[in-house]
Amino acid sequence: MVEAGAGRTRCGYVALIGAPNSGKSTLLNRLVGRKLAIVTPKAQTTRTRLLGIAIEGATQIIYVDTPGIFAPRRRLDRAMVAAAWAGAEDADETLLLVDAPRGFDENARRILDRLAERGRRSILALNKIDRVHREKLLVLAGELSREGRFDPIFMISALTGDGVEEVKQHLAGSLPPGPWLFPEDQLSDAPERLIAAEITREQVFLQLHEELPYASMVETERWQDRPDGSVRIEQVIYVQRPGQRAIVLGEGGQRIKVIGARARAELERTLDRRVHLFLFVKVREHWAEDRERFAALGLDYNA
Ligand SMILES: Nc1nc2c(ncn2[C@@H]2O[C@H](COP(=O)(O)OP(=O)(O)OP(=O)(O)O)[C@@H](O)[C@H]2O)c(=O)[nH]1
Ligand SMILES: [Mg+2]
Repeated sequence: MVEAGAGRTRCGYVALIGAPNSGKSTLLNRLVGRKLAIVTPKAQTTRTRLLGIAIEGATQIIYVDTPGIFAPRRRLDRAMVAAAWAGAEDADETLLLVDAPRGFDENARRILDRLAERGRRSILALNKIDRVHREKLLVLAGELSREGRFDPIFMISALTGDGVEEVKQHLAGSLPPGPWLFPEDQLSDAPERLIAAEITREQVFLQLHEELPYASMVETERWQDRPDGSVRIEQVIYVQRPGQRAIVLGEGGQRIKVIGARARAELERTLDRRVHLFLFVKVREHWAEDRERFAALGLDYNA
């Protein structure tokens, strides 16, 4: 056991950045060993920064999951991308994830150019190696290594955990000496109410399609601890049009029922207690232009 604050400890922030869908949240969960961030097959799942805190030997590593970086159009998109860059700029190290099967695409290029502009080096992780042929992987690694901005380069699968231990070991040795910034048993900075809203949003992303996931947001409105140890949670799913509300509800309320049942099961796993979940679907046409909603997400309205 190493005493926090003792001369031998190290501590620092590591921002996980990359194009949407490159696997940042999957990697965060894997690095921390617990599901903190939601993960879906759809791009732009993550909307805000989220800390995942882990201890590796004498080092406290504070991982920062960030929204994917892409060319933003909507106000919400701009705020998401700004949050990602703020995460990168505040961190001691940045770890750029590249989706290896997809290769070095336009989004990855944009990120690399901006890192270069700021004179920043980055750790590179070629992710999803479980889905790419070795020759293709080596060509991609060669191409990216010639950019001269990455050191070191890892090849990983956030999904299977392949190669992830090496990343941890590298970070444990390279973050700056200093006292730990968080209590030893703290895993994240996210309040439970926010994690609970994210778990429901994960189901919205998994079970609804086309524009609906992007037109929706979830807020926890009430949280009531019950004497029997269970918790009663009321959440609102905001959508932008009455037609969208009808789709979220589904015929005879079937779809909201499934969303609620799956979110509740996941909440019980995460919170490790019985959960009574009540979901309401409200139309708020301009939620994505609404200052209050941005504040709830911790996003900069004027980004
Ligand atoms: N096969 C494979 N799939 C992966 C791997 N890592 C992530 N995925 C999948 O890729 C998809 C996107 O993963 P996320 O972790 O949500 O990606 P993200 O970078 O956080 O995405 P955004 O939050 O939208 O920017 C999910 O379906 C994951 O299961 C991997 O190593 N191998
Ligand atoms: Mg994510």
